[in-house]
Amino acid sequence: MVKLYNADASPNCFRVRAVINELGLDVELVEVDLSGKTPKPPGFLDVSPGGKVPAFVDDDGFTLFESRAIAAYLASKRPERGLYPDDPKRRAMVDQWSYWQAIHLGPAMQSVAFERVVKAKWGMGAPDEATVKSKLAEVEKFMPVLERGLEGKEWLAGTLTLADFAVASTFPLRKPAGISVTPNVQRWIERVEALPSWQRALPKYMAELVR
Ligand SMILES: N[C@@H](CCC(=O)N[C@@H](CS)C(=O)NCC(=O)O)C(=O)O
Repeated sequence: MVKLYNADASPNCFRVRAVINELGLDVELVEVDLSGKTPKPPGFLDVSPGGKVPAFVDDDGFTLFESRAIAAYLASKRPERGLYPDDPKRRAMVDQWSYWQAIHLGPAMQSVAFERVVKAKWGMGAPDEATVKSKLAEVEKFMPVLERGLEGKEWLAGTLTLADFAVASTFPLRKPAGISVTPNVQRWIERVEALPSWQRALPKYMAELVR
């Protein structure tokens, strides 16, 4: 059976779950307790030696870790859905936005959300205001890049692709985190958030916070 080692609250797992839903794939979710209070499922560390989720096992035993690699592999199983286009230029655009989210926008937005929202939710103390200030400044620097990338487009690479799932995965907590978005970004994120595949994948605690 195809399976994904998953943690509901993890944004990295969220991204892969949304892609699985969009592709209509049948994947067993094996929940991993990241708190360390319960033992890891048998075989998990063989698939993910770093102990991180998501991690993936295909029905022929092939394994992967890293959310974006898993999403790309899964999308390649259903090429007709166009989430990871074959055309080299469009595929490169998808990669461009996915890497940009992983390296630039994602860490900055997630850091603000962690300080302002996650810490309060899980009783982890007061936000570190210096971190909030410096990471908000980074977000403000990155947001115009996305605004411009969406100029005249509904989706980042023209049609719905892995790029939209990758970049959007850092947006669910933007409102409680006090992160404002620009007009093209607002219209685009509303489009992503209207996808049933996205709504079904959203971590429960995020759904409660943004309800
Ligand atoms: N770059 C990895 C990040 C994976 C990651 O950091 N996962 C977190 C959950 S969001 C995790 O498993 N943390 C547990 C740990 O580090 O022990 C990906 O995109 O899959």
